[in-house]
Amino acid sequence: MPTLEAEGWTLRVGGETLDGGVRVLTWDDLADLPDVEVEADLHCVDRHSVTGLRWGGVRMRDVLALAPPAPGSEHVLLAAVRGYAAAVHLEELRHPDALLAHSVDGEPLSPEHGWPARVVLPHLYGFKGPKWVVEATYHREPQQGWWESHGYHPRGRVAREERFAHQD
Ligand SMILES: Nc1nc2c(c(=O)[nH]1)N[C@H]1C(S)=C(S)[C@@H](COP(=O)(O)O)O[C@H]1N2
Ligand SMILES: [Mo]
Repeated sequence: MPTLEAEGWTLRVGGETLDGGVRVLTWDDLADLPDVEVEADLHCVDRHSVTGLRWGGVRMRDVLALAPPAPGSEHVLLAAVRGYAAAVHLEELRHPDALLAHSVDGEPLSPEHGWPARVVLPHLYGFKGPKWVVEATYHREPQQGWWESHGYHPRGRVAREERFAHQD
């Protein structure tokens, strides 16, 4: 299990950005963004769920607005330390409940659950939200993270039970 410090943590936003550059964001850079709470369930694609979690953090859409994508770059690979990655559509990150979370149920995330930052996408299966997230990369073409490369769904919307790629 990674044990990271908030100090020194950064989120690197790169790939097909609007200005072609890379932004390296610290929690200090995000301090001016509205801090919100979202109540949500966590549904693992392997069919276990945790209900009624209260996540705290900033909205992913506000974070990404600091380093917007180039037009036509609608795929995002979210990467954590140690190689974990998840592929999501940009639209999912613009959902108002999509968070870069730092707390759950009023307490800072524990190391096990992703401190100091994890992506929370309540409407998607759990594998789409990396704990210990450190990078977001924009792409023009769909990407594959760990689960996607093992046959899991490119979109992963819970309401549509998008579990496996072969469903489409
Ligand atoms: N970095 C990283 N993030 C991850 C995972 C992982 O193995 N590594 N597992 C994912 C999966 S499949 C789920 S269901 C949730 C589980 O979150 P939890 O450990 O807080 O219950 O984290 C997701 N984020
Ligand atoms: Mo999962």
